[in-house]
Amino acid sequence: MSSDIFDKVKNLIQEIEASKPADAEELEAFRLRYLGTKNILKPLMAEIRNIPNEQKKDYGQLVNQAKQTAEAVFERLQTALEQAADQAAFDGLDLTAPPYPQELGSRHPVSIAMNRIVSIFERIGFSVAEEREIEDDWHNFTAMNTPEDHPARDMQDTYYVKDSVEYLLRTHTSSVQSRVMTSQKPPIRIIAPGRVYRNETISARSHCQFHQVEGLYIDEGVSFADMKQTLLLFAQAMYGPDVKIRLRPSYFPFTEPSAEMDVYWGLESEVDYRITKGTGWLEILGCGMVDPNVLENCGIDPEKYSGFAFGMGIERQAMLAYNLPDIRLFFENDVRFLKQFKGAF
Ligand code: 2U9
Repeated sequence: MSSDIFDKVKNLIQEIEASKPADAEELEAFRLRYLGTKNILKPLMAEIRNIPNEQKKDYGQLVNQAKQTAEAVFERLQTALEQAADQAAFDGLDLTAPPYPQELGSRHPVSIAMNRIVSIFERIGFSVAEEREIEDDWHNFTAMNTPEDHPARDMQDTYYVKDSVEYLLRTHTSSVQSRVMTSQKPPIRIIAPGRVYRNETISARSHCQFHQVEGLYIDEGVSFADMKQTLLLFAQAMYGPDVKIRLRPSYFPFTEPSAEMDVYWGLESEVDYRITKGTGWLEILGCGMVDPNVLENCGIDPEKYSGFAFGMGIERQAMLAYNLPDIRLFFENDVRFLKQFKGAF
């Protein structure tokens, strides 16, 4: 009888060693059978009472060996199954697939407004001109008919390059146009978008850097009526076909006569008299006929040619379009702000 039961345990050890569970379910069945609370080794261990004394030690060791074998085999099988599952998951991976979700960037609201303004003028034959941001005094001020003692030239208003009286950060993109005028012959029909700098105290309404779009059209016989029609077309494309405009007399050193253009905004959005100051009219750009002095400074005969020019601040246009209260938002690079313009034109 005792050799029978010894054989039974030995067979069990062989059976344990030969086990090959194919999946997690079969492995669990293995665990329950040999290592669970009701495993089949338990009753075999209890049998030790019936083993003759001189064989008890050998028997106990044999049953223990069966238990240790079961534990070792279980661990080996579990690791093997896990590795197989990892491998299967890896085999199913397309390592060339793009990560998902793909975070798309968004255009800066100033770029959106600038692109929109530029594309309106491109449609009517203006081409884009770009130039340096560090300019010389002549192209930024002198060519533009700004007198030596004009307050805009003051260090309080303009950033000069260190220790220089000649080089400065351009205060308007007119410097682009003075460069084009000195190097090209009319007809000239250009639009100059870009960043400009002014030594201003930073507040909700003004900043030391901002962006402008300026336009210039020079040819024989260009009139104030041509300017008005061009700017009306721009206002219709930008603010809708029913927009109303008005031109008010103004003054700039580089244009004569000069004007400011308003669009009718209405009073509906006027909660605190800040947008149109209660008039319903909103100033959106400055303009005028190019001063003959500017043409002459740049080598263009004012007797033969005339032209109009205009300029607008882009941040202002974007603040109106998106109803934004503070110009500083544009320059803080806060993604929570910037992300809101996703998908816009
Ligand atoms: C040349 C001759 C004339 C460009 C012009 C304005 C009027 C104007 C302001 C709008 C808001 C600047 O950004 S802002 O502060 N600009 O009002 N700009 S006429 O006149 C030119 C340009 C080039 C050769």
